[in-house]
Amino acid sequence: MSDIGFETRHCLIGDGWRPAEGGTLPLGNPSDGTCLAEIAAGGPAEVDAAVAAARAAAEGEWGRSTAAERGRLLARLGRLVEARAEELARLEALDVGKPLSQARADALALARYLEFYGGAADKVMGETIPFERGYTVWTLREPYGVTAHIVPWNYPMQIIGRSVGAALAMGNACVLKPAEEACLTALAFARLAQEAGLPAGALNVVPGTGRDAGAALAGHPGVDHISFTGSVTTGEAVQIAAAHNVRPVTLELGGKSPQVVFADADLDRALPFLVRAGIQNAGQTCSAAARILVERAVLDEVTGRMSAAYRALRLGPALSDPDVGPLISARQKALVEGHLARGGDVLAEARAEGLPEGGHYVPPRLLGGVPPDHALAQEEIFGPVQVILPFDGEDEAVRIANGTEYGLVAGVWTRDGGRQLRMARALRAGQVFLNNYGAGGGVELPFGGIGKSGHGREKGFEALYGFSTLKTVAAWHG
Ligand code: TXE
Repeated sequence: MSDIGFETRHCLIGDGWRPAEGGTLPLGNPSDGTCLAEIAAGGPAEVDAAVAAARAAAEGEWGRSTAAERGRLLARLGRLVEARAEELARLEALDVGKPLSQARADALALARYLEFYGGAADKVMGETIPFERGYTVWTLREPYGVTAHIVPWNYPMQIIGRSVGAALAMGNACVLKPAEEACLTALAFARLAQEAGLPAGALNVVPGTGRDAGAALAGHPGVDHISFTGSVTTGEAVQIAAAHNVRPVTLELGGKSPQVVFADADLDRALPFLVRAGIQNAGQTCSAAARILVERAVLDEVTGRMSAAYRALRLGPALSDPDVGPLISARQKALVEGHLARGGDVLAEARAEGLPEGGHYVPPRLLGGVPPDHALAQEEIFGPVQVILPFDGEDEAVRIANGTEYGLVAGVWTRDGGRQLRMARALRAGQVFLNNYGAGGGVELPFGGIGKSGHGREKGFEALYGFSTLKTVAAWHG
């Protein structure tokens, strides 16, 4: 399947690749519905073994490594990923159904995460605290020990980069549970990590279903920290499982993010960002701009230009590098079609012609004619669907933008500097983009939500605090 040399049916536990007791699961190809490979159906037995291997690493050679050593290792791994970016991109495109050039960008983002966290590993410092006479007090940033990483199928490489990369930089030993729908690059990444010299047990990979492998990992008493990206419902279950062991969790649970377009915006610049943020990865993006709020004075112009862009979109199988690929699974397609059946005016739809039988394609659709409290404007659809919502003035824009249970990302388009600053403060979101959206992926930029978008921050330097615990040392010396 790949020159990187991994067996799709195996888990990585310690330094050994081995099959799962539960046998295998089929891995679908979203572009044509065929079976791409068999993967390990990991479960409680493999999770137990992986947590034990991670514990041994955390208390062994890996736990004793210096920050500089970990930094060098991650940098080396980043270079290996970069050298294999084309191969990794192909695997991700096949597995996720993601257009090849988007998968390429993800592979390079993974390399960049490793470069970033490699460089940051030895720059995390504690502080000395002024205290009473006779004392010296300082803080130490220490790894948690064993960290669990439950990853979804939409951006496996990017999410592995941002969470496993930061956790390893801090000296944690990781157990990675990729999604049952897409796990090839997780396995390839682990193989490259071995090649880079990561000690046994510092990274373990247990593919399997959420019910079997995911739940066993989330509730495992040997896990010290859990990082989860996925749905709100599963996030709640993970948080409850972690609560039984009183373990911290980082949850990134998606959203219904707005881009707010004021009448004075530079529309030529805004337009590509508005559309791309809706259809990238077929809309299966946590930070997708699912709601486009448009000031009424430019409603017709924005609607017309977005509609034209939608009609020109090319749909196709991932390896043909279309604008939009298939959805991940028949289940996800049915979920999206269920949302679409709830109405709205179809302002524009991309053409679906000559698509392979059996692929999970949903033509991108631009909707209007729904009020801001309609389910289509409130619930995460996770497909190539955007809703246009008109508004009058700044106050109403803020009210609509903040009027969902989510708060992950928001974008604002205006030339008015004062309004940019007011909107940046008023919007309820973990990231606000002014006259751009996404800042090109933003490896360096802390990312995470509020409300039902989750809590905790990954990406950027901030993640290093998230994957470490703080110890205060007070020394009395008289
Ligand atoms: O997510 P799940 P699904 C949203 C999006 C999508 C919906 C359903 O709206 O339509 O979720 O997708 C593992 N304990 N997002 O069903 O179930 C599972 O194996 C522990 C948003 O795929 O959250 C996989 O590895 N783990 C999102 C991971 O959780 C469990 C990305 C995500 O699966 C588990 C994906 C359990 N009980 C979906 N059950 C984003 N924020 O970007 C499942 N898992």
